[in-house]
Amino acid sequence: MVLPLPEEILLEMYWTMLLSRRLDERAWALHRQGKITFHISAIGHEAAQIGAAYAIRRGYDWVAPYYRDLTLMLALGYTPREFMLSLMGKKGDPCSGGRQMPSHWSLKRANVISHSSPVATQTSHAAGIGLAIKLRGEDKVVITAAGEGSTSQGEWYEGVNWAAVQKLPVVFMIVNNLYAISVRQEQQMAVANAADKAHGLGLPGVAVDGMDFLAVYKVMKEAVERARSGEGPTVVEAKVYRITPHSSDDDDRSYRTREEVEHFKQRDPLFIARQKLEKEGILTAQKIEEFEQRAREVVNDAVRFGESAPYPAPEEAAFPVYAEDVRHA
Ligand SMILES: Cc1ncc(C[n+]2csc(CCOP(=O)(O)OP(=O)(O)O)c2C)c(N)n1
Ligand SMILES: [Mg+2]
Repeated sequence: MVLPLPEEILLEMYWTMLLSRRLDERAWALHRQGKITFHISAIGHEAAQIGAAYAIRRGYDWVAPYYRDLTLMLALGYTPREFMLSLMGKKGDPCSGGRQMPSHWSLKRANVISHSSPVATQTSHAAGIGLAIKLRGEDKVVITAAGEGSTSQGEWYEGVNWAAVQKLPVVFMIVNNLYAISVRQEQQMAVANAADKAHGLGLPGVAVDGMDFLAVYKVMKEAVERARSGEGPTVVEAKVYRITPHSSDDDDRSYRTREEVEHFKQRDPLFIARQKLEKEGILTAQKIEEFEQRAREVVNDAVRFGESAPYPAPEEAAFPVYAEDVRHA
């Protein structure tokens, strides 16, 4: 096959997916050890996120992510140590200084905006940034991601509609993992593809196999180019599967069978990427072992770093959430 990117970039993409997976697995272990209070997983979503990350100009374009976007964040330069600070609520967490729930990302140095807990709010934030880019005459693009369940929110339609009307440089990614916690796709939408919703709003909607990182990269690249050249927004739906429960607080045995989960594990995006790169002779058994070893070291280092980091001082809880009291100044 004709590879869309140079070998070293493909290896970097694989490495980031692997690192994301190993960090994520450690987060589950830390939770079960009682060392952290919450984790929400990217496992199964890595290919969709890495495909999106490499379609933009990282550090130049804007990103409005959602809580599953660990792989995307790592590709944008968020470090494993920073991830552990955020999981453990420690000082120095760049997302919130240790005050927000984990996985509520923001990273100023990489143009990643802070996102709120109510799902789909990032959709209208992205449209707003798109409008600012257009008014300023810049050639930047915004990408934003949300789950398929989030596309049932009014705010999702409002943001996408506004971007379509104004032809804003935004790519709206829908990461369809079949579930919104326990609610299956067909219980909350009558369309087969969440991307079909775009057609009623007057913009293109494309569905892609989100387990295949190169397929996602290709579709996202086209959508990003379209946005950058002033042709307007696109909705891209990456079809994935949430291999883990919704979060560390969820028990998915109450609403889906083990057979179903096992079935989708056969399409593990990390495994598919590995097979693809092995077939092309880019990834060898030795390289895989090297990456695994490095990932273990990086994850261990990040955990040690997080555990030894201080907590924020209590008075930091209020700043910069509230302005300083200047009434008596
Ligand atoms: C407006 C709003 N309603 C409900 C919730 C609680 N909630 C958090 S995540 C979630 C499921 C979202 O599902 P989906 O958009 O498919 O994303 P996924 O978690 O599957 O990736 C819900 C209902 C919320 N955060 N915000
Ligand atoms: Mg979902």
